[in-house]
Amino acid sequence: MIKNLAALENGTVTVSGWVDTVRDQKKVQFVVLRDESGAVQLVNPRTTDADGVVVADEPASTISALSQGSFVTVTGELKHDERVKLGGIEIKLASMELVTVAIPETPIAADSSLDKRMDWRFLDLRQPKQNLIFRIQTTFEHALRTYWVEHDFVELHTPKLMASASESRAELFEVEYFETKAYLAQSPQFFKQMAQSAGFGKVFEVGPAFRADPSFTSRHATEFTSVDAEISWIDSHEDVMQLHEELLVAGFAAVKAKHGDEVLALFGVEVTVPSQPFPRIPLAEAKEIVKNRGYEVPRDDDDMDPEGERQIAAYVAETYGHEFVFLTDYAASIRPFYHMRPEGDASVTNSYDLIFNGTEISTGAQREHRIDVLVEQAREKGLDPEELGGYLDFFRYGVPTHGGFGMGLARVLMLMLHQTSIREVTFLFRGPSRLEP
Ligand code: AMO
Repeated sequence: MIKNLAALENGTVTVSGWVDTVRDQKKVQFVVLRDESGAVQLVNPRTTDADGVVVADEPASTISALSQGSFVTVTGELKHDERVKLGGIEIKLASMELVTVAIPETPIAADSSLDKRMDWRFLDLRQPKQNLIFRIQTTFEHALRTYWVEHDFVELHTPKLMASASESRAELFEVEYFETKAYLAQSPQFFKQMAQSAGFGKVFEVGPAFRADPSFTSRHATEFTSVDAEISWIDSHEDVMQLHEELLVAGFAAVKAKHGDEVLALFGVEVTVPSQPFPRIPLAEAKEIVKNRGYEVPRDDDDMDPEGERQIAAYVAETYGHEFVFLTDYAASIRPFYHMRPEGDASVTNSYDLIFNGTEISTGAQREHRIDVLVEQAREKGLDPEELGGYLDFFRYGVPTHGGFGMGLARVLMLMLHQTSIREVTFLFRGPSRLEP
């Protein structure tokens, strides 16, 4: 790997990579070679004959014909030289093998539209900045997984083909399934709750979720990676929020430790490990705060709209110096039937949304575990308990109190790296008009 060269002593090395730029001068040729780890300068002083005329020898001829993006393997003498701007090292070429030739006309450039870049995602991803995103994602996920394993969680792989909806019926993908219909899972919600009834105690899943959401916003995809956790024996959603915080602290600390310098260099962003506890504000209070700042969430909206989220985040940043805020106690009218409602107030739920840098990244809640209340809440939402058949059975044979959350992985990365769209941080984005590549 190119990044390992800097640690080697002067001597013969062999390295492979993509041709980034070629400066084919009369007396000397320079090539910048790149791989996923970095870039290095190759130099090839040209041979001249007795009359001082340049000789068309190797690797000079191969270099002269190189197109950007071609993949080569080179051997040469590594030399440390502080004067070389690119990393203070240079390789004086002895030989070059052209492994694969790239078509000279690259279909995308630095100023291409996001859509065009997505058409040519594999080329787009060759940029070190793009590459870093997915190494950060790996580190983040690994840190979460380490936390889960150390805290005795069980990993689930729940089915993505389902017989019924798992969230709102409105955003459901229906697929033909032999003689019948199936639906793509919108969330592992029912199965992670089933695991509580099965006695697993604490579970997690990182997997695909599907939403037939026709919107073209910067934060919606029709397929996304959902990070889910569910735990038993909780007293309230407060326990879920504490778990959520600890996971994010672990994830952000790992990213900062491993990639903090690169993120600052390539994205100009300082990764901040959030302090605990994250601020918590009941939704009704948050709306008042936002109103006092001059923005009124539409009256008929029980939810917080995107501008409201930005406003409350600005308030939290100013007041608490925090990038995260839990908005709690959402109205029952906009929450699913399975959210528990506090004793004596059926109008709200033991639930929260987690806002990071002004955008929702997560929804969590304590679940209703009492079958009679659950059935009643389902009916109230216009759901036929018959349709929920198997799900309701989880609650008929003894189930602990429990709760959990679902978090969009791409949203976390987008906001962590101050990107404007989840398309930038999704390996292969899926939206209403994108099924390829
Ligand atoms: P919810 O529907 O709020 O809750 O989804 C949880 C989180 O998933 C992400 N998300 C999306 N990301 C990209 N594109 C989408 N179309 C999309 N939809 C949702 C968001 C969101 O906050 N079962 C509950 C979670 C739970 O209570 O455990 C659920 O799915 O980051």
